[in-house]
Amino acid sequence: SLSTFLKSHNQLSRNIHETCSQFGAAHRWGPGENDTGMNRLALTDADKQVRNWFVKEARALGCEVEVDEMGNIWAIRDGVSDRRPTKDGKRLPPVMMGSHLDTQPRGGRYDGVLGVMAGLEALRALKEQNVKTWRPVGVVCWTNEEGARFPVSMVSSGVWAGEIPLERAHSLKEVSGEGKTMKEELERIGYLGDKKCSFEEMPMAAHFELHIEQGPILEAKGKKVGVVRGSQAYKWFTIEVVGKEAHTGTTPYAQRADALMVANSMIRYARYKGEVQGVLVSVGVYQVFPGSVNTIPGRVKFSLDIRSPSDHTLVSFERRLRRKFDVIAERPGFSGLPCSVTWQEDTNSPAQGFDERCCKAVKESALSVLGAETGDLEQALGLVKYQMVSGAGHDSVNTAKRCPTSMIFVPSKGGLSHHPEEFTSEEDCVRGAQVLLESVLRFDRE
Ligand code: HGY
Ligand code: MN
Ligand code: MN
Ligand code: MN
Repeated sequence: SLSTFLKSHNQLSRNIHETCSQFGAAHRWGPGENDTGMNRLALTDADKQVRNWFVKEARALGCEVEVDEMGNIWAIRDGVSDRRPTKDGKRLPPVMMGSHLDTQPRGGRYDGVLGVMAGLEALRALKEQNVKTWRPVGVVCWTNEEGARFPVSMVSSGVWAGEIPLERAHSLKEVSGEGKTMKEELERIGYLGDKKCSFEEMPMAAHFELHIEQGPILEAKGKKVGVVRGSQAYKWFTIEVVGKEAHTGTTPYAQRADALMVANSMIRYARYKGEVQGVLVSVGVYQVFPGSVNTIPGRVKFSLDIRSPSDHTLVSFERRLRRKFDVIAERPGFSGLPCSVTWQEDTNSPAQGFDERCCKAVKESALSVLGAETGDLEQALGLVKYQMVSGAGHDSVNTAKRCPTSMIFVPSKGGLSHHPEEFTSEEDCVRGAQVLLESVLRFDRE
């Protein structure tokens, strides 16, 4: 079968494994000579570089490549059906393999980019084997999935799915730096496409995403492939605490409105309550103003990332935090003057289930690939994890709102991700690519 060809296609493994780390400024983050990681924040020059490379490669494979108004890159290979006139003259919606190219500030080598590179290699295998699919098939690169630079994650698939207004996405300002907007940066790197970014304009027959698990489950259970049936709920906020700047040497405690100390009380409470209620609470961005040793901070802004498999738990947890933060701002639990607290909701991603047919295609493909590899179906059956819910968000969460979607997980070494030492073996990358391609072919034959 084709996927066995993929395995023998050693160019595939080299391409995927190497291209995963080929791009992105080797970001020096420490004195050690290997203290570097991937730094390919959305819409930076490093992102532009890998985008340009991807477009060139996709065109060389004979794909038609389009860029939409969110900078999403759509590389589509014709299907046999394209040459058959359809009643409404429109082409059949393509089966797409999607993921993202942007990383965390010191991201890993595989998060997102594996799915894109595997999709590209799958198209290469189809071309080299001269395999024609009935539907068009292709690869879509979603802009700013991470939300590390522009703080709304999965924002471009969110616009495509009609969940996020285009204007809101375009006007998103970067968290640090000079506060450039997404639109300015899309324009600057030449990826502000004119194609409308919407599921009506760019419908998909299905979306499959190969992604590293970013967690410990597959490795711990000795599984090689995970069939992902959905993802947990998560919300992101920017919380701002406002007190009063004052001199650190002359202001008694009772006269202080110390925004930092109050913010710390809020964070400690949220973390403790999260542990009690089984909600994951994280603070990744913490900004102190004015940021001087001898001025009491008058303003603090911090990010709040809360996650739970249940929407209901998350909503009630948020409500509890809002009440408690107001109380803490008023009476922080130590002497001092009241502060104020405001919330801004940045990301709201409810728990999302994936499509049964797509999950079935992934499960059957995983068994077929592992069966061919081991020559023993019994053994293959034991190497697949059939029910996985993703702890991380992915663009598939948004595509699942508008078309049949599923994801394929491959193991992460030590369950580590969003870290320079993120690692997935060449063998696992190739196997994931085989399952991805076979899932697309199965769905296409449906
Ligand atoms: O935050 C997430 O789960 C994803 O990496 N954007
Ligand atoms: Mn990702
Ligand atoms: Mn990520
Ligand atoms: Mn002074």
